[in-house]
Formats: sequence, structure tokens, C-alpha cells
Amino acid sequence: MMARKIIIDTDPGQDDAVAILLALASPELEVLGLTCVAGNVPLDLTARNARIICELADRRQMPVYAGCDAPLSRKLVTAEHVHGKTGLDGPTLPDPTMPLQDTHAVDFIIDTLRIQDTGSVTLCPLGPLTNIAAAFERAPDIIDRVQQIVLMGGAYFEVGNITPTAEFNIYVDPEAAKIVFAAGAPLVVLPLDVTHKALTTQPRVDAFRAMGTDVGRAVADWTGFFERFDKEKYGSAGAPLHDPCVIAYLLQPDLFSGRDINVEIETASDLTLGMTVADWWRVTDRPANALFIGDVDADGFFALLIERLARL
Ligand SMILES: [Ca+2]
Repeated sequence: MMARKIIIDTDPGQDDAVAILLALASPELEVLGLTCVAGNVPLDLTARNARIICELADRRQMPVYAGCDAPLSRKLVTAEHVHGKTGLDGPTLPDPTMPLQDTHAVDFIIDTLRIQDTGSVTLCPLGPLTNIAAAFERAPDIIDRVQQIVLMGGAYFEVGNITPTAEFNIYVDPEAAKIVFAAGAPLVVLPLDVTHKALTTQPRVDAFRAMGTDVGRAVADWTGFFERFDKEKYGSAGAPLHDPCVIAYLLQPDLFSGRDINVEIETASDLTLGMTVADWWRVTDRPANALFIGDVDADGFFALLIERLARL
């Protein structure tokens, strides 16, 4: 079987790190490159963190590109309160020595989609959608060439995590999200509704540590770090492991279930900016533009994650 080609667009972030490691550990996926965007922390740190993660996985040849350092038309909002000053707080990992590519991430996304066969490249955005929207705006011809966009972002039943009504990735660049959700490319959305069911409970964190590898220890330390924030905020048994849900969906879609519905992005209201207005109950006749995931088999998800990360 041919490996599925993906580009991971990312703002690492501890949960981005786990997602990237899951992809690198999985032979069903061919990661063509990592494109970095400003989000959880500023761009210089996300571009640095992406290389730290590749080196942890011993994948120094992986091309890493820096993209947009700010949202399309707004000031950057970051999330050091969750992820720490570096974005990867938790374990102590060495500074990266592998290079950052000279090409801009947006150019890499455009060029790759033009070079590769139509319908053969899937985009996996794990942060604000600035890079993807910038590529679609600059080169609308690539939209029809995208196999699928599988992204982490938004919320319906869980509503918001950065404001009462908005999820962080969408809130940071709602104009970019609006462009991507309206683009017409096949779209799968992994919102907080599903990621809040993928909790890093103690036995799951223990299983990462019990691998006895550098990767296992790093993942246990990362989840231990951001857990403190989420456990206190939500009173839950662990923290949601958001971004790895995207990669797990590519590997084992039967772990997830959702609905084909219409999802619109709020860009005008100060009160509900960045809200994913998801027509879960199909009360409008607006056409479906996304498969909006609502549920996950969390035990199956962590079994997959643990089995794969143990390979690194
Ligand atoms: Ca992220």
C-alpha cells in the first residue's frame, strides 16, 4: 500500500509534538514536510520546536518550513498560559541543530500541491489556519488538488476554551478559518467536542513513561506539564490531547464518528469572534461543508498512540 502523503501545519505546542511523533512513527503516512505557523507561541519558537521534535524522533532530514508570523489581519494571540514560555515546556530537550528550510511555508504548500498528483496530498492543520488560507488566497488553483483537510479546531457542545464561545486555533485567525471552511476542499474537523474525550489520565501517562524511551519520557513530561492547567480548569482526570486526534483519524477513522454538516466561522462579533457555528442539528438549509467529528473511542485512540510511539 502506498503511504498517504501529508503536510502537517503546526504551532508546537506539546500536543502538536505528540501528533507529529505519531505521524513520524506511522508507515501509512508519508510526511512531506512540517510547516510552522504562529499560534501557541510566536513563529520563531514554533519553527524551533518542530525541529526539536524531529530530532527527538531521529528524523533530521525532515524539511521544516517557517510560515506566517501573524494572523492575516489581526494581532497574534498566544497561549503560554497553557504551553509554557517555550511552547514545549516539560522535559529538557537539546537545542535543534537541523536546519530550517529557506523556502517560506506558504510557498512550500503551493509548490507541493502543484507538483504532486491531484488529490494525493492531505493537509493536517494543527494550529491557526493562517498558512493554509494564505496559500489558498495566493494560489486558488491548488484548492481542487487537495485530497482532504483534516484539522483540529472549533467546538460545538464544548463551546470555547480561549473565550466562552471560541476554540483557540479558530479564534487566533478567524478570517483564515473562514477562507478554509469556505474553500470547498473536503474537510474533516476534530473539535473540542472530541478532543475533550481524549484525556491523558494517569494510567495513560504511566504507559508513555513505561516505554522507557526518550520519546516515552518526553511525552509523559509534556502531558504532565499541560495537564496541571487543564485539570484545574476543567476538574477532569487529565488534559485533552487535542492535535494527535488529527493523525489518529487518518490512521484509524473508525475510532471516530461525526456528522456531515454546515460550519460557518464568526468573524464580525466581538462577543463570539472565532466561534464555529456548527449546524449539528441541521436546522438550516446551508449546505454541508465539513465532517464534524463528535465522538472518539478514547481507549482505542490511546492504544494506537502508545503502540505507535513505542516504535520510535
Ligand atoms: Ca496546535
